[in-house]
Formats: sequence, C-alpha cells, structure tokens
Amino acid sequence: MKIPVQKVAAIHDLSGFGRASLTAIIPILSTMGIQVCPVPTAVLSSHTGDFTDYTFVDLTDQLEAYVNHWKKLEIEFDAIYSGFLGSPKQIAIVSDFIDHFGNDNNLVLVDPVMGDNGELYATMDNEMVVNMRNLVGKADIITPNFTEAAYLLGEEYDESIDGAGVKKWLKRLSEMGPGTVILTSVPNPDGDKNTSVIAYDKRHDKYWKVSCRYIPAHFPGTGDAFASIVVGSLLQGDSLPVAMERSVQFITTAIRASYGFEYPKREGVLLERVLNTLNLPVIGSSYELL
Ligand code: PXL
Repeated sequence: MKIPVQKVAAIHDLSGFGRASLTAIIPILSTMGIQVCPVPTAVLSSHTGDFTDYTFVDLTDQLEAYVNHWKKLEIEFDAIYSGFLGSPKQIAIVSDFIDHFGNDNNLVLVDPVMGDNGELYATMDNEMVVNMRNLVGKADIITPNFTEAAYLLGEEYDESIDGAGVKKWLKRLSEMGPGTVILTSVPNPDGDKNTSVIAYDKRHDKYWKVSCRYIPAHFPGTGDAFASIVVGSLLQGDSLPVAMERSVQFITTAIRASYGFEYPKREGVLLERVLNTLNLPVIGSSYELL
C-alpha cells in the first residue's frame, strides 16, 4: 500500500530564532500532514532581518555529500521547495538537485527570496539576481514578491503599476520557465494600503487574484509561511486559487493573532497559536478570476 504521507525536500537555512525559513516551514507542513526533509544550507542563530551579531555557519561544502546520500537512497519526493540561498554556488546545488530529483510527477517550487520593499536584502547582489533568473527557469511554480519580480525582470519597482502592467509582468515571468507564477505584495493601484496576491497559470492562460486586508505590521518569515502553505495545499489536492486563498487566510490569521501583543516583530508571528487552523476547511473564499 502507498504510504499516505507525502515528502517535501526543503532547501533552506535553519535560523534558530525568529520563526523564518525551516523553523516556519517544518511546523506548517508537518501540521498539514506532510513530511519535511530539510536540506539545511546554513545554520544561523537568528534570521538576518532586524537582528545584529547573529552567528552564521555556511554548510555549502557539506551539501554535495548530503545530497549524494539521498541520491544513493533513491528517495522520491512529492515536492522540492527552495527559498533563501546564500551564494551562486548554493543556487547551482539547488539546480542540480532539481535536475536529479525533479520529474513529471512532482512539484518544484522556487521562492526567489532576494528582497522586499523595493530593495535587495543585504546578502544579495546582482550576481545572485542573474543566477536566480536561471533557477526560476527550472521551477513549476515561483512565488516572488513584487520587489523580487522587478529584479527578476530587470524592471523599476513601480508601485503605481496598473492591472494590465501586473498581467504583463506575470506573463513575462512565466516565459522564463515556470508554468505558474504567484506574485505577492502586489500594490493596489487605487493607492490604498491593501495588497493582493495575483497568479498566472500559463497552461490555462488564467489570472487569479486574492486580496489581502492591510494590517500595519511587517513580520519576517511570512513569505516562507506563504510558500509552504502553497506547497502543502497543492499536495493535498487544492486548486491554485484555493491554495492562494488558504495561504492568504493563514497569514492574515497569524498576523491578527500576533499584532495585539507587545513583542518585537522580528520574533515573527505567533505561529504556534494558529497552526491548527491549517486543518480547517477554507470558508468565505473570495478569489477572483481576472
Ligand atoms: O524569511 C526569509 C529568510 C530566510 N533566511 C534568512 C533570512 C530571511 C529573511 O530575512 O534572513 C537567514
């Protein structure tokens, strides 16, 4: 009998404090009934956003032997999911991992984590952007935020972009390779602070939109939570717009559960308070076909 638990290879760093990367991804996917098999790219004492003096151990040189063991074991993954990467060499390792373990029956999601609010993160540079452009070409699904999309396309970060402009960006990103592009933090052309998640499904030539109510708080790690839930939902058999809706609803619930407490935002959302909502049915669905 086929084992009823699916496996995801999760290629991310382990940041000990702050609920980003693997410390968000593992609890979320485990709660969704999916086994996470981490490929730890680095170990940090905390994520890098808003913390100083964190420790950082780069595991790049360990990864070849680590992955070779998995190749010998002939593990079959239902999904491969990569996020924050520290160097062009790590991007090459992920690319090789996809070449070896990717196939027509599994899902490859690349979250091209590079920046936010119009700027690259401190550890990113143009060489990383160029390499990331190649990596997204190997994915079935990518989940850039609006900033990362601008860098991937070599476009200005222009918050006044209109709906037709966003559709063009999505189509151009899909022409780089992925069949599905999910763009997060899309600015609202009406100028209010609400944002949207808008996706393009190349095979069916369809655009889907889920709107997010504005909450005046930025918590690190929510991008990792978002992409994890997309992976989990699609593996559970949800359609693309339902997967987007579940992710947006969870992030909104998690921020609302956290925002009323006084603690540093850099510690991330209080995931542990809301993980069990991942097992509730999606109600009040509000996605739109554009
Ligand atoms: O959440 C993305 C992420 C992952 N890993 C590290 C980070 C960040 C974002 O800042 O610093 C180490």
